[in-house]
Amino acid sequence: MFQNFKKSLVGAVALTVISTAAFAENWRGWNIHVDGYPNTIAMDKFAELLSEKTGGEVTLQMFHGGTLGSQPDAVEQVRAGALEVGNFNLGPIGPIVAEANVVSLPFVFKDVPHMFRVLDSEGGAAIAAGMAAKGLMPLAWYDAGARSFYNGEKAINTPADVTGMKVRVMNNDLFTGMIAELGGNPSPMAFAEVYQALKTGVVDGAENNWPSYESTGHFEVAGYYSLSQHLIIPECICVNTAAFEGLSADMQAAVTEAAQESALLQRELWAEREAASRVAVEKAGVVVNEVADKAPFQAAMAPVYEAYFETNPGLRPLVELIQATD
Ligand code: GTR
Repeated sequence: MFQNFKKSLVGAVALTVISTAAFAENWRGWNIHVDGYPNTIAMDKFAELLSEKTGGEVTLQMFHGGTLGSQPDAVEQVRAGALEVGNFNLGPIGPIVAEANVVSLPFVFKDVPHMFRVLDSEGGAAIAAGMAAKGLMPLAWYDAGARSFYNGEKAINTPADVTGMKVRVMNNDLFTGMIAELGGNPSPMAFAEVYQALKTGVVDGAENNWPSYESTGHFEVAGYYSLSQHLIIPECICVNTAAFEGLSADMQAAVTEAAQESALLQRELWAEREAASRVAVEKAGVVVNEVADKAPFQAAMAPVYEAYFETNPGLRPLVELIQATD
């Protein structure tokens, strides 16, 4: 009798182990950034929290430094389910998800807190729904600060300073339009190629936030950083929609909670790194200038907005909602 009990206990334990293993989801995640970057640390934290909160039913192996490919490729891989997770900037998602492209309109947000207020409201829900419908379920938003212009020749103060300049942008027609309207030559290019392109003069300049300008070493080959702050684009922890929806409600809640906690950490680390990156590059000799009057840059963007509304007439209310959000 005791023997039988022992046998069935062993059987039950073995069954549990098998069933847990059978249902365990082993996800793979993409991140473009290097070790020590806020997003890298926060995505590792996400992986850790995921195991903890799901009791090991969902695990995540992170691949940092863009080792699994460029961002546009990784976005497609997550959509297709070849990868389950990505820490994406919404810039390269815009061409796929019209609603998500509103955040890539130049000067659409007043500042980062404004962006988060929008994301936490109706506007954010519309963007998230659009993304989920295209296979990219955003579980939390990361801070990516504001993007400004940099180049190796001169301080940029007016649109005329951009005229004739070859400027690298992320893949998105809004960004090529933005540079063209300033009189420059836009050059869409993968992030990993920008350092060499700046160094060899394939492009004259680029644009990014403080931490990316610093962590990539772009400041070494493009020593003028001009605070145009023309783009404020959020980033996401995005999960393949089908993979997320295939989880039980409890597991979905645990995964979402892990993502939200990771985002809280990322935003804290981001604030520290933004300040530290600026100090570091200034110490290395970078010339930083405020752009005293941003109005001419904003005015030059009118055709970019018009072209956007022409292609997406239904999204005018979303843009107006953003602009009306305090
Ligand atoms: C960074 C962003 C990356 C990537 C990069 C770029 O700020 O975090 O995801 O979009 O910019 O310029 O390609």
